[in-house]
Amino acid sequence: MSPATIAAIRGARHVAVLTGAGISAESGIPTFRDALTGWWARFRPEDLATPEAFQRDPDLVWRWYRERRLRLRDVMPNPGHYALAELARRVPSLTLVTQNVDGLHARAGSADVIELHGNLARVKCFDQGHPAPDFPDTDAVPRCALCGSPLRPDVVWFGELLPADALRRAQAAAGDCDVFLSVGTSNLVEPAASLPWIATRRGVTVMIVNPSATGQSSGPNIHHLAGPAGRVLPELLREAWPG
Ligand code: BJW
Repeated sequence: MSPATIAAIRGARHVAVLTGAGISAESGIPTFRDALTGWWARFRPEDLATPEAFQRDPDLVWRWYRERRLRLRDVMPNPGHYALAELARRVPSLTLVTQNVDGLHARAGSADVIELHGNLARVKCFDQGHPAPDFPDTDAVPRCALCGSPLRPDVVWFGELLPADALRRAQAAAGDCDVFLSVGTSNLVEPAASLPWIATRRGVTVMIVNPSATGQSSGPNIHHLAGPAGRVLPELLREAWPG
């Protein structure tokens, strides 16, 4: 790891972190777009992650999310998640923003995680957005106890607005940080993909943790820390704070 990278993280006042599916890959959760292993290798996003797909075939979409929700019971946070929780204790201020819906950051001990795309564990109704904390976990789509509309996962699908407060806080962090850490995201899906740009335009240090350089930007203040997050993030901590 370069001395400039180490110096930047050690001297940071406010670190903003954006994570994507890649940080949970080493926990055994498939990413969205990696060939062969990704969810999209089995299904096209427009078949599953849109309101139109749900209206067309609610049982199919419900089952896909149910399978993913059940699988979460068998997975654990990995050293990448734990390293970010530890980093928050090392720097004066850290804002953790995630596109993931798996809840693994919170399980690793990160507090106040900003979830841009919702959370797989939560369910709400399709028509009114009524929360359904005690939904029956059936194979066929259950109905809202209040209005009878079908229940759906409380996640953000294509064409839907992100939770306004979460997005505002994420953009504010990108506009205020002095180090921006982008971990395990292909940077394809807006508006999350624009967050690193807010930081880059301000000339602050941007670190990209990803085994692949595909789709990632380069520039004088962009440091690519190539490798899996579960190895690179603990290494970054060890080198910045030896012992
Ligand atoms: C590792 C690793 C390891 C592997 N360690 N790394 C502007 C221009 C064009 C289009 C738009 C635009 N603004 C909005 C849009 C439309 C759309 C969009 O962005 N489309 C693009 C595809 C072009 N955006 C939206 O619709 C958003 N809403 C919105 O903007 O509302 C206003 C609006 C609407 C319409 C028009 C204009 C404005 C909503 C987006 C919601 C995204 N939802 C999903 C599903 C969530 C629920 C679920 O989980 O099922 O969110 S899609 C999916 O992609 C999921 C993810 O959070 C998201 C991002 O994926 P991510 O995390 O980057 O994963 P991958 O698989 O892509 O990448 C993994 C990476 O990890 C890779 O780089 C690997 O190399 C790496 N990796 N192993 C570290 N061990």
